[in-house]
Amino acid sequence: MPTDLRKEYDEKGYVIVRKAIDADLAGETAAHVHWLAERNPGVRPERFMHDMLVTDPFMHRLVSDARLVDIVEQFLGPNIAMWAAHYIAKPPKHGQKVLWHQDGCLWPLDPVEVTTIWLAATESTRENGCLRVMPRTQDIHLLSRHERVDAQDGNNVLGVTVHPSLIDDSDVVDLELAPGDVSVHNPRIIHGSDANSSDKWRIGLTLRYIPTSTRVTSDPNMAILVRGAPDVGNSNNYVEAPVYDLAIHMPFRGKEAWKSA
Ligand SMILES: O=C(O)CCC(=O)C(=O)O
Repeated sequence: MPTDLRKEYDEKGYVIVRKAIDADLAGETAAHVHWLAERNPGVRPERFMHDMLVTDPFMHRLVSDARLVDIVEQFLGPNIAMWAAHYIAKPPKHGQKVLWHQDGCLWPLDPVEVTTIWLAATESTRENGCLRVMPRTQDIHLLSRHERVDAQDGNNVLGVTVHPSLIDDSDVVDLELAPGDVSVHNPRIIHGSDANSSDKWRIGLTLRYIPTSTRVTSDPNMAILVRGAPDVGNSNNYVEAPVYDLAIHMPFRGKEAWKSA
């Protein structure tokens, strides 16, 4: 398990873990996006959201991977759930941007104790629109200063941003990752990403993990318990491990271990 992640994260608001998962699993993750894209031609691949993923056996397998959960445990302790998964997969030439924002303003969590793992399924570089962060902005409180923007027409993924006049972007860091690397970021760090005008896909999966003591206040709430125990007296709804059905699910390594239809 990687050590000392916490120190760097607390100081800068993010940390990178190289080779967090193996290249084969990263490749399956990219294949999952293409598989979903074929079946959901009307949905942009930057918006393959939690509701499309939370009952998918491959997603359960991936987000419960001990290598990822070991990383998260360093931040959240032993009882852990994943409550929001989102593929932000930017197709070559016309992948959308993500405007500068802090995450915490968007989330129905009480309290907002959460760690984000951003998993690279493909190379993620400056050219194809990698995640970019402003180090040490996690203690700047701009949550109430975000503005609504038109996500559909504006060629950007999120419908919210921090007004540019409030931002000094002279210190931006590009989180360039290889397939299987992850970055971990503080929900309050200012971050975003540019459009993908390269000829390569940029496929990222952003995963929000919480300690089970944190309550998801949205309705419905559907989380995946990945380690430890639920919190008694907390109304979080943990979905059962889905039954694998070849007719509706992507084949993946290890699917044999799943109960099948
Ligand atoms: O994938 C991106 O470009 C942005 C990701 C992001 O905003 C997040 O993970 O919070």
